[in-house]
Parts: sequence; C-alpha cells; structure tokens
Amino acid sequence: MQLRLILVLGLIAAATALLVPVALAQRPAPRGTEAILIGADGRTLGRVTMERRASGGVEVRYRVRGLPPGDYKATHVHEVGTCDRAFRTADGTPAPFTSAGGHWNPTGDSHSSHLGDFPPLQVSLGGTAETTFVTDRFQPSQLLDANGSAVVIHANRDNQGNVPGRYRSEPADQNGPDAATLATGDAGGRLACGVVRPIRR
Ligand SMILES: [Cu+2]
Repeated sequence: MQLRLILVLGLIAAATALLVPVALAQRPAPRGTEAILIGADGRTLGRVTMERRASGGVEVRYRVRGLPPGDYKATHVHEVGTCDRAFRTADGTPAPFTSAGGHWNPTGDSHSSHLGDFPPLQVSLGGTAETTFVTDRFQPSQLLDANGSAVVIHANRDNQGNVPGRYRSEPADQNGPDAATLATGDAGGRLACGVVRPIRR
C-alpha cells in the first residue's frame, strides 16, 4: 500500500516537472505593462499603463497627482528597473532615482528619438496630470528585459533635443545641442519613478 502511494506521488512529481517548463515556455507576451510612480518622499503619485491595442500600437496612459502645478514635465522610459529614492552620486550628492540610468535606448539614437521618449506631461493647476497617447515605437514586453526599465517624470520641461543652431552651447563651445541635450533633453532632476512590470489583473 505504502509502495503504491510512493509510486503515485513520484508520478505526480514527474508530471509536474515536465508540465511546468512547458507552461512557462508557452506563456504569452504580456498584453501590457504598468509602472506605479513614487515621489522622492516615498508617496505614490500615480500610475502609467502601456497596453497593446487590437488595432496596433501601444496605448500609454498617465494618471498622476502631487506634481508641481501648472507646468510641463519631461517623462521617459529609463533603462534600468530600479527606483532608489536614496540614491547618491559618487561624490555623495543626493540624486533620487538616478539608479534608473539614462533613457532606454536600444537603437542607439539621440533624444528625442529614444524609443521611450514620451510627450511632455501637462500638469494642471491642481498638480494632476492625465494624458493618453499611442506609440508604435516599442512593444510592452520589450520593457521587461534582463535589467527591466522604469518610467521617470522629471523636474524640468523637455526640449526634445531641439536647440536651434543659432544658440551656442556652454561649456561645449559649439552651436546647437550639446551631448547632454542630445542624451537627456535637459529634463533635469527626477520627481517620480516607477518600475515597469507586467499588468496584474
Ligand atoms: Cu527621463
């Protein structure tokens, strides 16, 4: 009797070991991703969803509050899925969310042709920002690569790398956009950050 029980349990374990990898391999790409945005003080400020549409493209939807009222804020996908509020630069300067790295840029382009460069957020006089737009620059599953990714909202506006050639950059001493502008859009510090994850329903 006991031997039969052991045999049955053994068979169940073997079947499970065979079936689990098959189930994982067949798991479909996520329909969408989301990022819960937190501020440098740890408060939850909102949510961004990125969902594939049946008609093509990815619908990106922001619902955020607690931002500095009445301004435009740059927002992008960044290359590392780590939102460290206590991050400091090598010389000890507090730099919240710099752990998320630079702009997510698998194609090696300059700003604002990075795949996750989004339109600036218009912040209401009440400090909220709500916007929905469609992009076909990426699929949500691409954001879930080995080191993940994060959505960042910045302290400044986004110049989209668009510095006219009649302006001279300092200290690069050249006309038009310098390297920093071409990498960041001069978006400044980081007000909010959210790690990109598959949408849970
Ligand atoms: Cu950014």
